[in-house]
Amino acid sequence: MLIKKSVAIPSSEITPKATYLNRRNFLAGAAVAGAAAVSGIAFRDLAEPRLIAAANAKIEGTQKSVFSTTEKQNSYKDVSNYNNFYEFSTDKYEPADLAKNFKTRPWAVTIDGEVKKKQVLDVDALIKMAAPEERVYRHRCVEGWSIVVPWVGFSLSELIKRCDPTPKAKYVEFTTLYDPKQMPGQRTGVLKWPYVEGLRMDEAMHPLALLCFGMYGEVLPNQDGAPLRVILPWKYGFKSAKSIVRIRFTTDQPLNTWQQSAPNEYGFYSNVNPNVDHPRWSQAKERRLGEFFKRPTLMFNGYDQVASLYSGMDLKKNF
Ligand SMILES: Nc1nc2c(c(=O)[nH]1)N[C@H]1C(S)=C(S)[C@@H](COP(=O)(O)O)O[C@H]1N2
Ligand SMILES: [Mo]
Repeated sequence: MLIKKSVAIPSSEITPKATYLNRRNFLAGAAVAGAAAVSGIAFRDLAEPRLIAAANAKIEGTQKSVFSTTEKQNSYKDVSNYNNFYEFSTDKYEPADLAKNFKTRPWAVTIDGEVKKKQVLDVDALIKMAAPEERVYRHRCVEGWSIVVPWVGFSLSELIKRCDPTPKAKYVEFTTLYDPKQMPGQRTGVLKWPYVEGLRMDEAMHPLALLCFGMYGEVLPNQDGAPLRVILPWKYGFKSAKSIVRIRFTTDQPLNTWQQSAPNEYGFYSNVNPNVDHPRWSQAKERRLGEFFKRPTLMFNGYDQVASLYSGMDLKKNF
């Protein structure tokens, strides 16, 4: 039932690591009970009303990360059923179901722009470039909710180093798949598609910036941005683009989708900042999913180690 695939090392500069992905096919409907039996996942969990009937492939050999918080983690059910993913729906509960047949293989990621090694990488080769780590991060949505998730991935810097950006590369831009046939939200004009996000190069190179392909020890569910996304734990959630097909290195600051949509509300930096309110609501507090009382929001979402990236900048102006 669990098939081990050996690592295919795409090129000489990529460090071979004992990285295996156990693959299992997407299981649905009647197969769920059987899947629960063989995988050891409690049937009760799989049978929850809103939980989609998926037992995802396990990611083996993850290392623990020093960047992980020891705070209580949210449940898999929370994280896979309460999603912001406008390509599928503006409703938080709908992406889980609407994304269930989303095709994440084969999946090509184009690396281009100001970079010496322009290439199109198969996502399975890309995610084997470095050893997977489990990073338990706080994740704060600009709308005021937060979650704690054990993501799986490796530092974005691992990929960037291997792409060899030119000296002109000052920013990195991420583009989400554009496929209105598969993504019903893209048949609406709620945002300008495809979804684009960006980081300054030093932000992208910060070890906290995670190239993410899994959570809770398994490959990402589609609604959480499979097969590949970024996680920037010190920034509001919308910076963490999902289902990425292109990583482009640029000289000019990318125009991210939310800034384009409402420039007075969403800036380029979007660092979590309790002292800078959204024009329509306060950012001083947040509600952790599953909790009743709000808790104070921390500067940089508590990731103080990024503060030096912004020294000398007016964070009210550069929101
Ligand atoms: N392509 C794309 N990426 C996206 C979004 C989106 O709508 N489209 N939503 C963002 C927002 S606002 C948040 S809070 C996080 C939510 O990630 P999660 O559903 O895995 O918690 O994804 C971000 N990435
Ligand atoms: Mo968000």
